[in-house]
Amino acid sequence: MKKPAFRISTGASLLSVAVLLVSASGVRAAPPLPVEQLTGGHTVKTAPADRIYVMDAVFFHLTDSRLNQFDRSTGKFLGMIPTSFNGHAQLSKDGKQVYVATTYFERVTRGERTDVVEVWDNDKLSFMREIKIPPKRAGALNYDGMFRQTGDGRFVLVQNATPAASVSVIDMKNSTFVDEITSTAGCWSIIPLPGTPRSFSTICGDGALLSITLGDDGKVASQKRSEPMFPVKDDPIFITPGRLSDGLVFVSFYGNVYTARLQKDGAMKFAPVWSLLDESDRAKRWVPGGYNLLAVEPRSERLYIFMHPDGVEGSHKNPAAEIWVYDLKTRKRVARVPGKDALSMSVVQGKKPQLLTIDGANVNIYDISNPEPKLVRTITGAAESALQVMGYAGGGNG
Ligand code: PNZ
Repeated sequence: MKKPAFRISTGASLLSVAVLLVSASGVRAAPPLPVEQLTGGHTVKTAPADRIYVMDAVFFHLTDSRLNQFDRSTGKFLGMIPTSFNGHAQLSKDGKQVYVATTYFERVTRGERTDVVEVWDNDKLSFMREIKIPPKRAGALNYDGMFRQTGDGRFVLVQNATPAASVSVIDMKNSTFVDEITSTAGCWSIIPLPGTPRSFSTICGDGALLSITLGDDGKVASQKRSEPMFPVKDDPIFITPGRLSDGLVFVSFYGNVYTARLQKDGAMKFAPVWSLLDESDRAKRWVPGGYNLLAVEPRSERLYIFMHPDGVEGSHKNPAAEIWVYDLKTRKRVARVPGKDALSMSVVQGKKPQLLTIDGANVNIYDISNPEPKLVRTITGAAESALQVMGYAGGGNG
């Protein structure tokens, strides 16, 4: 028997070994194939808007988080961006770049801490540059409000917690850290205000919204604190907002809906509070639950929210038994569909709006052109343990 030569020259791939083995068994050897060319990153041909982005915290080994990307119409895995320790990610307004907020410790799990905002090329999935920020970013799960950007995309905003709460402002045009806003002490989560280039709100410990407008230099130009919007002890709200074209919708642990509309003078006007629940819902103790647990499709003004029955104190992060849909104009429930144990969602705007949900691992994609969400695709194993799934809607993902 002719023995194959197992000496592998530099650059030979495993494939060559396979070819040699085949020839050893007497089958005619295939012509040698070219060794894979490394190009310094993938080239993803699917347009940014046609992808789904899954921020995988890989909760059981958080030092290794990554942003997984999938083709929205086939569910095919396209590639990933490494986001290091408990990374947070968002797209630039034009979708061409991915911004990552993350933390590096000198020795991975110890040593000097460096926090950065990184810019990644969203087509090559390759690193472009980084901006050092104060090593104070919140060690939080991937709630949307931990890492946002202004409506015009000029400034990126990072929620800090030392545990004193502050907000870092990063200028993405000049690639510089601008400022740490400390007037947000006692307030939590960054909510860019719809229809504004440079304003965001944050939810304060007394139930008020603090709204801040940045100037061209990224520094605080003005700020306004509202009257308390909700009674903090009696009816705490989820920090996840639904975004209207001119305002925000919040829901409390007990299923009450708080609507804040932004006035021309920058003030917030609160609509009367209403409840998602009717008497029979209350009898079965239906309550909202999850992480990024609700979303509004602003064109239809429909609210999507994860709900579960038999709610108790502490069940506010339970998975969804159902997704309930409300028409915010009539304040009526217009649909309810199985929740598939989802924990987070987001809405992708556009001509054919979609609802994306994730249960930690699996993504469900729903067509939401009609009041009742229609499941169109499931991507199984989209993450190890992820609490954030995103699309891209031409900069509308504030
Ligand atoms: C998941 C990750 C972390 C936590 C809950 C759920 N409470 C932390 N998950 O499903 O990926």
